[in-house]
Amino acid sequence: MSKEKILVIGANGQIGTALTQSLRQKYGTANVIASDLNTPLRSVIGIFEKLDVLDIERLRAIVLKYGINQIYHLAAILSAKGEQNPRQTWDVNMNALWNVLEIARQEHISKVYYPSTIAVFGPQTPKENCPQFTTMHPSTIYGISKQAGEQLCEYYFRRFGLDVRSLRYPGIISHESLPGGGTTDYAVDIFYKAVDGLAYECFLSQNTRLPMMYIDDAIRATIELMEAPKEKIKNRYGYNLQGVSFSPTDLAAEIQKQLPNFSISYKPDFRQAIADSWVCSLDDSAAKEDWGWEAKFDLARICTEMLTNLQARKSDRHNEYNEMTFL
Ligand code: NAD
Ligand code: AKB
Repeated sequence: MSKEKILVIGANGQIGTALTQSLRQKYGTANVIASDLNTPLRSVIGIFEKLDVLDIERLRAIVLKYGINQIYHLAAILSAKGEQNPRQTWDVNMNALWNVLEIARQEHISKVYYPSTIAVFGPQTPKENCPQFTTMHPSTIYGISKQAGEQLCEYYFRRFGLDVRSLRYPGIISHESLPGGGTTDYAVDIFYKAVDGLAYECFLSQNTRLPMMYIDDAIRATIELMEAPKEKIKNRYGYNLQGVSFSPTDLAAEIQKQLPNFSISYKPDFRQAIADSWVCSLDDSAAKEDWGWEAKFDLARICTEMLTNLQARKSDRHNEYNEMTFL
């Protein structure tokens, strides 16, 4: 019987949907409480609580009600959406984190997970094999808030001994849950078009190479980091995480190996400047050395997984896709 009682905040999102499922398989459905602003679109077995994490007393009430001892705090506004309302993005990304860390400190939560991102890097950062510790200077409000969030997590660890752990995710590619307004969303959208036999117009230019990762790798990394013995966690900012780096052209070529009639065109919009400010690949040797991280999905395997799964779910995924919030 698991002793863990886990709260996932932002559980309806692209990562939260998959992470909640995996945590429930591992720790038992009743031990993982999902929460988000609204009830999930698809009904899922397990406890769900409505929570605006900006409401600190509601957060405390949920923590006390279930005897929560671990929090995975995923709620955030991502890079592209963030530029549409910088003030709100700062409020959600920073004040929510502050609430989570404060409740964790006050209510003696044993572990907190905070997802960071490649958006913490900026135009002055080395583009290839980006080091763990380097010049950052992010240029989006999302990146600025996430970098400040990393600092706040490290502060809570150093000042209060809170066991808070973090990863810098690349762009995440998934088929079960949809992305929520990022710059890397094209690498999911493209598969929906390809499977439906449609051409894809990409909002990034053809050679924009970015770090990406398949959802299974991202979820495994998250759980491995959270389960690693405390003495192995030597970095309380975010660990760099490298999966696979590719451009829209590389991705289209890989899809064409399986769907030769698929075609892509390019019409870069404001997201191009965001992508240009990010790095192309990361040095994740610290994650490998400290807690044994290793990516498993290369580009070919990601394409096969995405195309096969989206084909198989063609009828039910159409409803979701129509509700999708690609910008
Ligand atoms: P998402 O946009 O798909 O989901 C975020 C969820 O948070 C949504 O369901 C939303 O309703 C919820 N939320 C927003 N404001 C809230 C609030 N005030 N209270 C409670 N819930 C709220 O995001 P995602 O892609 O699942 O990302 C999860 C985390 O991972 C984020 O912190 C993001 O910065 C980070 N991340 C994601 C990626 C990626 O490619 N998906 C890459 C790097 C980092
Ligand atoms: C985004 O594009 O904003 C996210 C991220 C890399 O953090 N996918």
